[in-house]
Amino acid sequence: MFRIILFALLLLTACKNPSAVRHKLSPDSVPNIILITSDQQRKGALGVYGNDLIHTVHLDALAADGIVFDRAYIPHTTCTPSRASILTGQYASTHGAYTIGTALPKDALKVTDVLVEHGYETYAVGKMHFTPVSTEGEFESTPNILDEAFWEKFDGPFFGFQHTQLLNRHTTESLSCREHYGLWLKEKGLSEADLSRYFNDQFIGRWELPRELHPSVFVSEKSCAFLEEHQEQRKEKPFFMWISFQDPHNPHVVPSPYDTLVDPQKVDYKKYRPGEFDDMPPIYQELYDLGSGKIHFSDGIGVPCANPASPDREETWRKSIAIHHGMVQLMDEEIGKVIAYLKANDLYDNTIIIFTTDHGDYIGNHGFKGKGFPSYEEVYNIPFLVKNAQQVNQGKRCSALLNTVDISPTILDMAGIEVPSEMEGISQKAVLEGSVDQIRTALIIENRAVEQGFYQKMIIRNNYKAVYYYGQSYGELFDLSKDPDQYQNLWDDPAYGELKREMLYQLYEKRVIEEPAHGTSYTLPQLLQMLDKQIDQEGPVQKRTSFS
Ligand SMILES: [Ca+2]
Repeated sequence: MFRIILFALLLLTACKNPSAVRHKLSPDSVPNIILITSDQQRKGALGVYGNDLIHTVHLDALAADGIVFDRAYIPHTTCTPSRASILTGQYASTHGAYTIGTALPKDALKVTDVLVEHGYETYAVGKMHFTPVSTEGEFESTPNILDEAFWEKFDGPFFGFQHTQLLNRHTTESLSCREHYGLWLKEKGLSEADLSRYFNDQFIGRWELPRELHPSVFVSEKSCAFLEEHQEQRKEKPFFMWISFQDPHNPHVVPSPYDTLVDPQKVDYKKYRPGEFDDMPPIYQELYDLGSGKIHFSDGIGVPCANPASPDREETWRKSIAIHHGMVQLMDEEIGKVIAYLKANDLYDNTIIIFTTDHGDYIGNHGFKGKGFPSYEEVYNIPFLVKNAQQVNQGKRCSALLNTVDISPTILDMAGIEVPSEMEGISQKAVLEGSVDQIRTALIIENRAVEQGFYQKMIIRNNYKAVYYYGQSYGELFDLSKDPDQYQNLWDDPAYGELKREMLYQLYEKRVIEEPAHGTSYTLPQLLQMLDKQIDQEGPVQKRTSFS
């Protein structure tokens, strides 16, 4: 009955707005949508991307039922802006949460609100991080996260999610055992003394927390509980659920046996090569030599999230990467429980399932750890799997460019809902259905590290990556097909001058679909000035209040 009403409402909407008529929707075809994300996961830490050190059988099976993207990227290098872009379908320069420690405005455009308007029920489970977690007085910071009475009552709304089970931060961090996860741990019998013992900021190694109390178990258990609640109470409605794991973000700590599953000598560790920053912008060497805490920009806090990782500590980075893999293995097993629930309850076939992450991790590669401004592929090129609800193109490998800012428009398009014109991402529906090989000719990545003074934008087109820096004549240009690890900066190579000019023009014009205009008369210095001016006119940005 509800679906008939929904269909009627959609028809009415279509009548009011002629452009919506093209989205003809059969009421039986309204799909459920599940978005599963990990936090800070390397693309290579998954079987389907060629990794045989762990056995991610559930995500590999999902990939076999769906489409694997080899060239998916993120719209921003850090957590909050990247997640906000997934939710809004907008770049950070539009939604305003431009770096970590800022908040997505409550009145921002959100895919959840659009889905609710069209009859969906919306659920959020796990780590969302749309607001700062270290700024006293914020929703997901102290003192609110310590207020158990509040979390016992709170179920939403939260950024358009009608139902929530939340946690925040990472593994052993002392405040990561709060919000709904903290209540769950107490229900399982843990005392405050137990919490202090397990959530002790341990940096690396075996976590003595029992596996059954791990945050990834909380996330899968609460996801299944919401699915069950939905089936019992709201079965006539389609649902959207964002299932968000906090692993494999550091601290790299995991219960036995996941800490020793992988031999550290076999992991992908790209040791810093002396001199590798000689042809890179000077900030690479500064970060490597000084650390982010000593590079001060306008806000005095420093470069968000990127830090040096001395090659002298190779054993530590290898062990961290090995445990990163173990954390993904544990998460995959928990994802398997959710997928088993969907299959057992006849929900799997009509549910679009997307798996991705918010960004990757260097973990020692190139002499860095974390994410941040270094432009290497370990952070930007991410895992991205989609099982659509039509069961077409199963097992397909896809080389089309995709940016996670495309997730919201794609979800709406696949649900037959008109994509708001304010969304800047592009629906990848035609790629998923196989009617075209690619939609994007380019994609853009923004990194405004601080409110004023450091701003980096990248453009990726075919196999080339160009990196522009606000107010600077230097930059980066790489041919990823010949140099995937970015050891040879072609920015000053005259043979690539015309390509660089075209890509910067494309970046300035935000031309990510049409073929770029050739033969424009702008010189390179003019284009750099135009990009600087564009940034000067950008805004508004949200206040940065903390470092996480
Ligand atoms: Ca993150």
